Amino acid sequence: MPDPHPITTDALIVGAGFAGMYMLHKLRASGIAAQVVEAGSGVGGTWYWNRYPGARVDIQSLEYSFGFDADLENEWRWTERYAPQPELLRYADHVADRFDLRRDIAFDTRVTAAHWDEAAGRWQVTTDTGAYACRYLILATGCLSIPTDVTFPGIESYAGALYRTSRWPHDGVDFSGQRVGIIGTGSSAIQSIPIIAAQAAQLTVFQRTPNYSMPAHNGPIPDADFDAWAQDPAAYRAASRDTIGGFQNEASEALATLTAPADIRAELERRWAWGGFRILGAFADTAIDPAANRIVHQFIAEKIRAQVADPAVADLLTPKDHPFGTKRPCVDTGYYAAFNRANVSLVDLHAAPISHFTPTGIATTAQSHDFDAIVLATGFDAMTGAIDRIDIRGVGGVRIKDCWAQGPRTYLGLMVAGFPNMFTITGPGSPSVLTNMVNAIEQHVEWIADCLVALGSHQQTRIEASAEAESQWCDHVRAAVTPTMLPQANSWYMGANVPGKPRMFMPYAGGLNTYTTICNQVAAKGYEGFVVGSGDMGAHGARDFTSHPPMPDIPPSLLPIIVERLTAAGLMPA
Ligand code: NA7
Repeated sequence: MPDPHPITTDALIVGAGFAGMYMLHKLRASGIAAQVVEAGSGVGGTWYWNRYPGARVDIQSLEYSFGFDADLENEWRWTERYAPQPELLRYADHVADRFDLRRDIAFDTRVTAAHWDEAAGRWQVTTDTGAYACRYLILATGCLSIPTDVTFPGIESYAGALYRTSRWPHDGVDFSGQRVGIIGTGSSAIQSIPIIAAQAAQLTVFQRTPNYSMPAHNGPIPDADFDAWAQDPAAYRAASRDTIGGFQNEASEALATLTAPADIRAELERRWAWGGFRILGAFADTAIDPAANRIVHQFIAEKIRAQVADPAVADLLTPKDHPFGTKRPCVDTGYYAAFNRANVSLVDLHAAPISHFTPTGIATTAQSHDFDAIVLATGFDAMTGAIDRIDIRGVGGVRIKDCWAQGPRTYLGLMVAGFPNMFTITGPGSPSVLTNMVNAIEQHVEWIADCLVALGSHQQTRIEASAEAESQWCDHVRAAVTPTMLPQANSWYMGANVPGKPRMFMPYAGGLNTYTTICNQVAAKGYEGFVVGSGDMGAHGARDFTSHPPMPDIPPSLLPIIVERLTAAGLMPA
């Protein structure tokens, strides 16, 4: 029974992370009344929740920050190349204060349901504190905001302290003198392990799959980068956005397989010394050609061996089951060196999986381990988790969960057919997690705001993705990733870390630059592929993405591989 007295607003934004904050600011500036609801007690999203020791961004802060307001940009100074979580949270708070956002944010409020009311042309939204009615529903719910439901037999019997990296206590945790176990070796674990190791009496790392990690070489922002930014911040931002990954990476068009070994070594060493994700841009064939990928893999394996004193431990820490870059690589500060400490040990869960928790710790099939504290760094129900957990029903009461039973379907990662006036910021089918999230967020927020303004100026109040455009976009998303090796890993990109979740590569791998061009073209053609109200905003209809998936920045020598893989997948005529 809907609440007879809901709070009404033009747009309801779910989430007050970077996406929700900028969406609110942008809509206000566009004269559209908006309200945000946020489950946490403060702004910042990812940076509000993930307070584990060592948490920091893995894209340089000069680029992982808002570029939409020149004054904001000029008044904020990052203290390090890769800002730590407390500084990122201070930045989010600063943005909220500077633009007076809090007055339109309801904190400690979780959306539980959103039902489209066709007769009223509104979303009826239920939260755990009250109800809202809005014309537009904008999901700024984050791609990595809902932890997986990972559990282990007997976990409830464990009497020690149990922590999740993604729900870390706000007062911090002091592990001094404690025996600590940590499950997982993804980014969260890789960042926290060196810090916990330095504090705890003993740290035992339970590893199922080793990851690739590159050194951050964190410190002051390099002069060259700072100067490049300071000279013309707007141009610097524009250059970041005009890349596949949404950050400057010196992306090369050279092919590893056609480069002399000495030149490969020099290039990889140079990028390794620079740090972070720069190595991803070293060669254009790494994500596509297994031979090229192997070259980078061997270089990183050698670097792991050079950092870890015990060759057996180094071997265990070296990825073997997935090509480089097919799971999101990690950026660390002292991760591999932590295993040289006398108080750190590694448990290989491939050799002996966890069988259960005991009242005093963790039992693998080989051995029992006692701990004062256990940390779960076990990851997220990525990209769809936060949307799935809301009872969203569109036209005719159809549930989004049912529409997405075989995997998420969207048009441009922005809208879903059958769910009018509902937008997803960095939704599945958009570049999102494959890119610098802040640039991806700014692009989506600006596109959505422009769309709502265009609707208003054409006296329209309803927009919906056509089923045909959605279908074509899904094919295009598949075509963009098919030539690459990205689907080969059991990654959260594939939904593979959640039992029962459909296996499908969820983000759009065609690059933020290409994607932005497509979105702009769609808008310029009167929101092509969207069905708009009773009239139209220019030409509209379905778009044909399938015949020529745009693939810029690809050296011609790679085209035969790409064509072969697309043809084999039935995505290109033979
Ligand atoms: P990730 O990258 O998903 O890592 C989760 C880790 O936890 C990973 O090593 C998993 O091993 C491990 N895991 C998950 N479930 C289990 C069970 N049941 N038993 C043992 N080990 C398990 O999450 P993060 O939070 O580290 O990082 C997420 C993103 O945030 C990251 O990519 C950055 O973009 C920022 P698996 O690999 O599944 O074998």
